[in-house]
Amino acid sequence: MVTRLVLVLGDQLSTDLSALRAADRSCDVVVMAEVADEATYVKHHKRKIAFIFAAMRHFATELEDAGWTVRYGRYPETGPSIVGELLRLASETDATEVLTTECGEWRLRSELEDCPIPVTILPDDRFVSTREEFDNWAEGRKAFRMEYFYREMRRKTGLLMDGDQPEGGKWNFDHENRKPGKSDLFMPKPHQTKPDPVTREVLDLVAQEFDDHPGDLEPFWFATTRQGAEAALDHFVEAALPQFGDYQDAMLKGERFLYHSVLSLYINVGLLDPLAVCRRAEDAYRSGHAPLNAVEGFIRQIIGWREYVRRIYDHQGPDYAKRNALKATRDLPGFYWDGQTDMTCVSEAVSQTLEDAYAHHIQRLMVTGTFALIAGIDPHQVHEWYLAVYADAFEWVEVPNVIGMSQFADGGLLGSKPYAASGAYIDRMSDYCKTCRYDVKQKSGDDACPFNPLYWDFLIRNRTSLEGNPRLGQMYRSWERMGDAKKKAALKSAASILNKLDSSENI
Ligand code: FAD
Ligand code: DLZ
Ligand code: SF4
Repeated sequence: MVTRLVLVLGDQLSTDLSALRAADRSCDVVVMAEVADEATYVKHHKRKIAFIFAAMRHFATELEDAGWTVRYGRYPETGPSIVGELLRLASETDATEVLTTECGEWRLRSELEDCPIPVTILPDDRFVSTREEFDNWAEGRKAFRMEYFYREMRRKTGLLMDGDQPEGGKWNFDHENRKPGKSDLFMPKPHQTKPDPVTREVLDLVAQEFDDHPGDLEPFWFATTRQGAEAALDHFVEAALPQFGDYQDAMLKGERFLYHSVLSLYINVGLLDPLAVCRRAEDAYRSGHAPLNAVEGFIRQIIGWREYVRRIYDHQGPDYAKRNALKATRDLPGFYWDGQTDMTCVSEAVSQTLEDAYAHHIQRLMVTGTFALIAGIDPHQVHEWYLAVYADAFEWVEVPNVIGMSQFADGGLLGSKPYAASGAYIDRMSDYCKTCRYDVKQKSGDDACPFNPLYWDFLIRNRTSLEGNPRLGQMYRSWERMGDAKKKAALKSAASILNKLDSSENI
């Protein structure tokens, strides 16, 4: 029998991975490797590296227990690259062929395609949709909208369907999901796992080898095994799902998780299956444990947004990450790396990100994302920041969310309007403004919330690109109605903030 190498990457930790299904455990050799290139091509958060290495080590044991031969390379004994490891092991085992599942990043895809030994790349079918389905759906459309794609996914999976109609008569219950947070609510914390000896060993390794990477390593509470991830899912369904919908967009100081699931990292590395997660949520609705607005909202994030961004990433190709439709060139402010800003909202979102490698969707979109957008930060730098700091960040999911949804750098392919906003949105959805050094009600001047003047400056700066957008017409009309003195004051305040950013002064 000819031996093949079966490459399993750090975000392919699923026992039913297409490459494993196609391989023969009696003669093929599974290759897994902790390598410098993957751990350092952006400066990943320490906790993200620890999570991935520990989950990889546990998965290798799971495969060995199931009868596979696994050659596992531990950092720093490995060479720098995945392809280098494949070549080394090919010469040791006499393997002449590699089998793998398509990876979630163009960079690594092209390295594998250029590998001197033949690599068979199988589709990653851990998604509900296929590439071909999306391509057919996308053909002839100028812009893509998630909502219509999502309906196709509901029909395909049968999730929350009543025959051929959506459960409850509507596809989307989002209008019920916009309650601001109240600090007297009971907020369940996500499931916390105590590191076992395997994870502990990885934590020591990361502390020693990746000390110059951002973020706190401890306390480390992520699960690193399939059973641990399943316990986190059980806990979410039991304790948080019923209120997931109501408070999905809320933000509260010191409450970093609210009713969010904190499951993306487990789903993205393959410890949880996205469809199985959705079926669990649907069962919670059918058994009366969770209301429809919560369950529909949760399922939409997974078979809607998650599927949609994966397909946009594949459909748009490697250049999507480089797009910069609004030609934004400012450097990412230093406070994205240390949280040292007087803006309470940004400081809260960044600090918790550095602590936990986690922030929930509205913090990512409407705080750090909106600030970068209206301050005109180079989207590529914004993209590299998001890719580095979140435990769930892999290019296929991060790039469409950042370049498309958050920074409008794709010119409106993914979303119909930029997520630009003044401080009023954050004030409505959070309690951050109450303790902020800035005044959210002031539109200009030294004490004005920076989001207020920057919002107008953004619209004026990008007038040529954005004025024709029907969803922004109202805002341009409001600007025209504003008195000259107010306009001048807002633009002057914005210029002063931008000057401070350019000279690395704190704001
Ligand atoms: P919940 O709020 O509990 O949502 C449930 C699940 O839905 C998530 O676990 C996730 O699997 C899925 N989901 C929700 N929204 C999205 C979305 N927009 N795209 C894809 N899946 C989604 N998500 C990542 O997984 N990796 C990223 O690198 C990433 N970067 C982002 C960057 C920006 C600027 C924005 C605005 C969003 C980003 N997201 C990313 C999407 C979303 O913010 C996270 O999936 C979510 O915050 C993860 O936390 P959770 O598991 O508690 O999610
Ligand atoms: C993110 C990551 C890190 C930090 N380290 C490794 C690693 O050492 N070995 C590995 O196989 N995968 C790692 N990964 C995940 C890969 O970067 C990921 O598979 C690609 O980006 C494709 O999504
Ligand atoms: Fe953020 Fe402005 Fe509110 Fe301060 S006042 S927390 S900067 S929105």
